Amino acid sequence: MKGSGLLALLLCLLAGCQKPDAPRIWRFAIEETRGSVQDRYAQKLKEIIETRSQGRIEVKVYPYGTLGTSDQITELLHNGSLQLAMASPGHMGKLIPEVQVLLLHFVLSDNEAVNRAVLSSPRVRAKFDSLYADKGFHLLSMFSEGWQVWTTDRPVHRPEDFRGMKFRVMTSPLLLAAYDAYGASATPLPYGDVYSALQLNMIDGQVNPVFAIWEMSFYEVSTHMIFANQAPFVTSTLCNAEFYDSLSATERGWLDDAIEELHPYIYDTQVQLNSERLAMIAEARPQMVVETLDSTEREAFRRASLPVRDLYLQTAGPAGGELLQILLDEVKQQGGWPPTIPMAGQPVTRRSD
Ligand code: 6CS
Repeated sequence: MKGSGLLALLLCLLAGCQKPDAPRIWRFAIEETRGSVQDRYAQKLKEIIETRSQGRIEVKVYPYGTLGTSDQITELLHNGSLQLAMASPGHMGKLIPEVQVLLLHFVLSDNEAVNRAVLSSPRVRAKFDSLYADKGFHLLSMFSEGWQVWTTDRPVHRPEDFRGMKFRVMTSPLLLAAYDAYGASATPLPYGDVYSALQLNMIDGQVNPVFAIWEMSFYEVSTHMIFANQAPFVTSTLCNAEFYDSLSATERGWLDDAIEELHPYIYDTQVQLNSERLAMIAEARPQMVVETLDSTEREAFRRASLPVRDLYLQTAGPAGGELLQILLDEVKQQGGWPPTIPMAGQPVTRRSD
């Protein structure tokens, strides 16, 4: 990509300008704006690394918009212009089709605690580790940023309600199929283009966690928020594999320990941010209809989503099939199937009732 080539050059020049006694810089790009879940993660990592290294390492955080789209950030990480980056499977499907397993609906549980255990299970992690390693990345962490919530300009209770809806998704190809299966006309767009597309009625809806619906102001240009608990928004923290291999044992220890410590921190943070911002949306836009699908409605969506698994298997091949089976087994083992209850902080009753 031309844009990311220029950015890479700029970052190289900046690196070359460092004084000999200056701290070493670890550049960390995130896919979200300041104050987001990813920003909280990056700022905490910065704090831990800079403290442990006593200032010998500086972590520079680049929020969304400063270095381009998610796809461009991934490219910069790949070519070593960045050392660390957030890379959501929602944007990684073209590069690593197998990771799109995390985009399939109703594969993970509707119970946040179960998904947390599943995503950190050694079997699951080993598979993802090798998928990312094959592409020159070292996987540091994977975590949920909260439920993917539909914001639309109409009520949605059944898959048919999506019929004809122009619906924005991230750039991974499987997401198109996921919403086309419900009858929507899915369209991929970069994150930064979604607000204006909603405002100009180029799209009728989109999907994102509550914290993002608040900070990107999507609630201003939507009339309905629908919790179907079809999938959490999972992201991954990656570093450039060569960079990781080049770290001294001490530095690697700082990084690995920081990632370990961040795990409980980020789960608590995302639950808190999503719940606080749901209240903020309700206050800022009292006419917003907030709905949670009941189990019968969810089951209709689950059934409609099943053919997308076949498409996933076709595109992700045997490694993808194995990964899907491992996830389904882990969810069962952790007690996440059959479905249970809405997660804490979600509206349980319909506001429109
Ligand atoms: O919808 C998106 O494109 C973005 N949403 C979130 C919550 N994080 C990053 C991603 O690029």
